[in-house]
Amino acid sequence: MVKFTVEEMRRIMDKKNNIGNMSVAAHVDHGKSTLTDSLVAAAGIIAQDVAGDVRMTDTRADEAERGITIKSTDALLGDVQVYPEKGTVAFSTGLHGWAFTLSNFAKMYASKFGVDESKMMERLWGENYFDPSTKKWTSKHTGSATRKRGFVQFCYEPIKQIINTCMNDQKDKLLPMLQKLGISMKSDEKDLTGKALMKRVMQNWLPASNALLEMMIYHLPSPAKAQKYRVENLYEGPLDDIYASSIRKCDPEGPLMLYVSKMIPASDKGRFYAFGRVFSGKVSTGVKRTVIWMGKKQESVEDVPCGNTIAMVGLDQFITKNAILTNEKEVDAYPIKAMKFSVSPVVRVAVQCKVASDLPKLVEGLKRLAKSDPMVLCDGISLVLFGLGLCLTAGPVQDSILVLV
Ligand SMILES: Nc1nc2c(ncn2[C@@H]2O[C@H](COP(=O)(O)OP(=O)(O)OP(=O)(O)O)[C@@H](O)[C@H]2O)c(=O)[nH]1
Ligand SMILES: [Mg+2]
Repeated sequence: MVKFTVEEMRRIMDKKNNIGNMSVAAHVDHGKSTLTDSLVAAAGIIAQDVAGDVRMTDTRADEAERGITIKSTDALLGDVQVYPEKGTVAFSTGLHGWAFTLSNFAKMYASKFGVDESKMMERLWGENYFDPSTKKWTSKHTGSATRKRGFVQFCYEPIKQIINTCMNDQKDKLLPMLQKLGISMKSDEKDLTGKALMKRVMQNWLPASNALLEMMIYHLPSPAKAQKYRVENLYEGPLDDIYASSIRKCDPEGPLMLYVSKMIPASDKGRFYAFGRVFSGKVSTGVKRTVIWMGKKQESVEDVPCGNTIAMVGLDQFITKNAILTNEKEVDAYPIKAMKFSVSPVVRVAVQCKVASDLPKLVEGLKRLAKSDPMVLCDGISLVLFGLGLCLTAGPVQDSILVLV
């Protein structure tokens, strides 16, 4: 059951200080879609017990069949340095749907060691050892040769112990351990055995969605915060005009500034949603329909304020790939800078019409492909060179395709 209504979604879109627009970025086939399932399940869009198997964001039939994502679903927004001891790294198995940040364990141990949570987090990473004889932390490996780093002793080993106890079906030992950790299990869950038991116990103890949401809530800057410093990279015009000021303030009452980053094929054949983000002002349903994406479904909304992503129906004939939208009267607005991609195509596929008279259809199809992906290029000159043969070059590393027509 989806845990929120469209009206609730729309209401929270006004809270520009609480919005977190996030991307999932990783090498091809490294578990992005699987991990994303945990968040989709936490929102109630898919059931918890199938998260990781569904790969809900793989919406296309070819993606589901091949088990790879062909289209990316977002873009990557700053400082890329991360620190486990500050809670900006989560350790996870996306496939089993569990994850933790050091703050999970720091919360558990802070009172035991009589320190605050942030101090405890520092001790749980790097060269920090607990000496049980003196009950003191040291940064040197002293005493017993078997002494382990804080992370190993206080995070890794308890997890390993729980996993081993589940895998060996030692329920008499497991249930008191779970009780001590405050992990509740429904009665049918207690009947599980082996891997299924381990998966459920770990999901109940350290749900991946909690770790991810915690990182987003505490560490991901909201549009209200990020647009203050991002404006200079976002806007091509003078940084003191009304458009720059409104982007900087993420002002819903300011002029509309909307960047369309991609065209997403709609279920009606040949049509596209224009997907983008509102950086200033509000976009509202007028001639065109504005929709928000809720899992696989699109829901119409009256308007969407800045700080949020949006899709629009009915603009596809005017937009090829990217666009900057503003109101008709904002004639002096400069564009938002186009996204840059540093991609080298690595896969090349040659396609050819079986029936020469189908060439216009193929060209039309390629134009649609080019429209739906910011990376696709259609080169008219090559059409002359290749004659009926068309060459597709794909760079799966970046979920992108270059087409030479
Ligand atoms: N062992 C292990 N396998 C995983 C984990 N997460 C995902 N997988 C498996 O890795 C494979 C790829 O997972 P996907 O979620 O499709 O990866 P992706 O990054 O979305 O792939 P593309 O979108 O195609 O780039 C699948 O077979 C998953 O079951 C994990 O945490 N551990
Ligand atoms: Mg994927």
